[in-house]
Amino acid sequence: MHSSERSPFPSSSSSSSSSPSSSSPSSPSGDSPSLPVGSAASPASPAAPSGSRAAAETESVPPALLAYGWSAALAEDFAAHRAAGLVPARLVRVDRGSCEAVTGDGRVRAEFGAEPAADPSAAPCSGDWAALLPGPRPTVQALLPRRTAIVRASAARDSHGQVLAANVDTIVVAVSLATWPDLGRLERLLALAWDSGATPVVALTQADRATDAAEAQEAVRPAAPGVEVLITSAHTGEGVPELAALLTGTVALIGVSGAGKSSLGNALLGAELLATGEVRAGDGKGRHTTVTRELFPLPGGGVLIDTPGLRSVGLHGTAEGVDRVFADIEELAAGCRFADCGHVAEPGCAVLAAVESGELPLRRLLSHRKLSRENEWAASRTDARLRAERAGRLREITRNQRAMYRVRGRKR
Ligand SMILES: Nc1nc2c(ncn2[C@@H]2O[C@H](COP(=O)(O)OP(=O)(O)OP(=O)(O)O)[C@@H](O)[C@H]2O)c(=O)[nH]1
Ligand SMILES: [Mg+2]
Repeated sequence: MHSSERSPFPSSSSSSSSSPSSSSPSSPSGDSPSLPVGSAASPASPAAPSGSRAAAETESVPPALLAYGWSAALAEDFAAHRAAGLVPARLVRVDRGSCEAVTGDGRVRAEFGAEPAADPSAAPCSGDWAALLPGPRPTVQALLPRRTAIVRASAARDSHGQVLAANVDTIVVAVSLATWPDLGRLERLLALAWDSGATPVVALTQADRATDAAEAQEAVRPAAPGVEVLITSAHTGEGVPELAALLTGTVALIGVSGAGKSSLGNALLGAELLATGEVRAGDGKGRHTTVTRELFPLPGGGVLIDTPGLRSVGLHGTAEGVDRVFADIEELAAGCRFADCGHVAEPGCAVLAAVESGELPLRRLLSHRKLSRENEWAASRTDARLRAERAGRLREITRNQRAMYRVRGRKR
């Protein structure tokens, strides 16, 4: 965010706007530890004592943490950890078994104080706020509740999600104009972005390579209702200040490999801090140059997370993300004769009528169906896992009770 009038990070009240219920982070390695992590609704850390917000606000905060987005709301979440002698830190990069973290005293390498997690989404990831045990071997003891998290279905296609970045405020979905934009893929990325709780922006990249950037922008707009769609070029600088003015807080760049995320990131950072790579000559696909997710402070305030190119984007969210991407269909659906209309062949279906009249592209209706089905499937997998976990816990309780009664029986 380069606009001088606005604060680089949302105020404490707005920063806690969203609560991705299933969210927690992960590293793709799957061997990251599980740390106590709270949800925004029910923080794992004990409730802060009353008046702690006032105390937190008056407390002097090191500029290093402020630059990474420390807020009064986070200070409140952290109060119990502070009482335990821990210090706050933001995880700027997560590696196998350790991470880079920014603390009030600067950047440190920290280890994790827990065993590897069975659920990869319970593991620390870039963007997490953590409670760190300071000392010669700093250790991450707990994660603060996440405000937002970008979660996709795990590559293993099990019922767990994989968190790409935590506590993100703005997501820049990068789509290259070197070829005609794939609208279905964009809708998928936007559903992922909305589900995270952050606000998406579409950056049409590499405009200097486009045949007709304005025509592509017009084609993209209906696939991104309620989302700003900007034409940009990292090479000529077109649209970069306009994009920078829309960014706020923690900004993540997402998109396929070769979309030009890192090049755009460098343009926003004002320095060549991120590695970029040529695309393949044959099919124009990227070579997965970026392999880590790392936070960099933006010159005008806020921080930027570049991410590796997404090979697959399985949805793992609620229906909310899909509903927002297809807000036009949701609006049309209000005019259907049946409240539970599936928009397949029902009489009085306003959505099918809109397809018939040409108001709604059939492609969009089919894309909506596909993403909705995928989300429902992911939700049913999660439900099945939760049921299995509950059944497991019940078996354990029953076993313990039987053992207890046996002991009591012997005593009688
Ligand atoms: N002409 C032109 N080329 C660009 C622009 N942005 C990026 N490129 C080129 O596109 C290729 C891929 O750019 P990257 O920034 O590495 O793409 P990426 O999305 O970060 O790719 P991964 O890290 O693999 O996910 C590089 O050769 C860049 O020089 C642009 O605005 N104009
Ligand atoms: Mg890159």
